[in-house]
Amino acid sequence: MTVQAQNIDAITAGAVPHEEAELTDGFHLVIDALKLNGIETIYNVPGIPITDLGRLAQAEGMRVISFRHEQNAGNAAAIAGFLTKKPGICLTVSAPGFLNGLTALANATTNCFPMILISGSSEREIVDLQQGDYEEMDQLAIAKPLCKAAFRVLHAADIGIGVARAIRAAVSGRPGGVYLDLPAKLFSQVIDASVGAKSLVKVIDAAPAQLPAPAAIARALDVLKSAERPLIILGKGAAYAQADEAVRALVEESGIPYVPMSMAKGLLPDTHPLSAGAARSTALKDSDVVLLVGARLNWLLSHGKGKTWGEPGSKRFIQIDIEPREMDSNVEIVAPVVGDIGSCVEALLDGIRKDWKGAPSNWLETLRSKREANIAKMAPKLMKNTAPMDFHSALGALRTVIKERPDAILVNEGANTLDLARGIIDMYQPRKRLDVGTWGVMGIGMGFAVAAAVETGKPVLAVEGDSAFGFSGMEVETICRYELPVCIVIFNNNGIYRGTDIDPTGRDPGTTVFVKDSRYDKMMEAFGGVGVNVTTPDELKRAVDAAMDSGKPTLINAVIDPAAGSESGNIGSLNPQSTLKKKQ
Ligand code: ADP
Ligand code: TZD
Ligand code: MG
Repeated sequence: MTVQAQNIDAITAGAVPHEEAELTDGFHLVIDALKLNGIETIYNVPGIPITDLGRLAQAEGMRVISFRHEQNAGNAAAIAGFLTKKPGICLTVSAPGFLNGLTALANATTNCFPMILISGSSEREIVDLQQGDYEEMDQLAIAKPLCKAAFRVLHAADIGIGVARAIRAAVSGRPGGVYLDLPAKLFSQVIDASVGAKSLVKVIDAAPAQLPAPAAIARALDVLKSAERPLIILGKGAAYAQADEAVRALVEESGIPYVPMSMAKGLLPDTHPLSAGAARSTALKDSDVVLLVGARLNWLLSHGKGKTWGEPGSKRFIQIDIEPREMDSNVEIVAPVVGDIGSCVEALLDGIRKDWKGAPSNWLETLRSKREANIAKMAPKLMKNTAPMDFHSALGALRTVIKERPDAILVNEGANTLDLARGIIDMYQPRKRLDVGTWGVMGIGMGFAVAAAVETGKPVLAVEGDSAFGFSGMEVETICRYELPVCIVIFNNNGIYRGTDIDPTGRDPGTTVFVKDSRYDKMMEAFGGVGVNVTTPDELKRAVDAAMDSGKPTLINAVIDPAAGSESGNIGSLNPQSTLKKKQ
């Protein structure tokens, strides 16, 4: 841990130690600061100037998972933050490595996931004079608009404070991404070990409970009690909050039906009698009072207006959120409840337990019958066992896998592969569905899969469009290297949305298609994992079961009809199309 003074040639800035004193340096102080705050894992891509930081962290007992690309390490850190409520740490080199990690940092901030991107950086004196240092870049300035907070530490004695500030910024209030800039010189700065130890900060109560005001709760209860067709919408903030029992009690004791957003699926099982997930359109359109719990009225909820929400003026919104400025972001919130979800839901429950008449039965019956009709309509499509598979028949098989293995974690990205899986695969436990989130970003797949396996030790099923997988596919090597229990299923329809596009000039492949009949399973075999090619739902189910039973890294190439998908999956309406296309 510490080094003797006589072994140190140059003693740099900071408290200049006595010759015989025990010493520590920037490397060790960063590691000690993280460990002191219960951070055990770093998602990393090594190189100048942080190679030794990763190495030493591993030697000091931290788990250091090295990736092939920083974006995937960053996505891993972000989802580790979502799963654990502790900031996930991504460690990168300067300029290009930092930039590669930045997409993940921005995505984490957008999704309210706590993470800290720690990047090494070049010498300030040279960077600021733009004299062309190795990997020169003013990283702090570039990171600032893309994250919740950004800090730089120049002196070893400030590392403790720097790490503490980063942790607090990431997890308190609305969680998000934080950037921590550590210039190369910092790491080898040597200071007296006892001074160093005293400079570390253990962050007490990093995300303090934020109690709602009693008046806000009373107002919300009044609105809720006056509802004839109440609805609860659970968002990923509710999943993040880990107030699972309270959320469940709120739904069950109020008897109010709920719709889960994608990553809130499983907070209550999707098969719960009060789930209106399969009657989503009716629930949104016909409800009169909507209680949002950790869900924003962004594009995913049509901004709270338009035909999704029925007649103008037919809706009153109550919103629980830790971020006061979220209120009225899109439409008027008649009862804002600002606080952490656990405290807010408990407070509402107290009120409901005192005086509550239940949800009107005709409303429940409307939703129940709609839900059953939709489920019945879908059922035959999920049962076909023919080749080539379409999305429904392949997902029918995976739906059964998750039903039989409810503690597995489902990672999901793509277009059709995403939208249809979200509707078809029921989830049974909280925080088991991890997907493209608020941005609908491709490339989260392998980073999320690695972190899900590392953080939870549970089996992971990653259901990936063939395009989506390509954004992070090289990390199959990482999955094999760490022998993680990850089973990747590629829905291989030869392209983006469909595999049937052509170049009208006949010169090149169409812009959305890939090599036909490719065999992604061979990629896994290249690194010692198991590769399987399947063409029917039965084969798919058997292959996934085998992978999950063995825990071996597996990639299943699932051959899907290239004509089966639709443009942009469920969000074709957001994809502008030219009306002036030349007739072919
Ligand atoms: P979804 O995409 O599932 O609809 P969003 O990401 O839009 O969910 O919304 C999540 C919301 O949850 C954010 O507005 C965020 O501020 C809020 N949030 C996150 N954690 C908490 C918490 N512990 N307590 C209250 N609100 C939270
Ligand atoms: N780049 C990034 C970072 N995010 C994106 N969302 C896109 C590009 C655009 N995009 C989508 O929105 S979905 C998608 C892309 C490229 C891939 C869809 O193809 P797929 O899924 O093979 O993954 P399906 O099943 O063929 O529809
Ligand atoms: Mg595809």
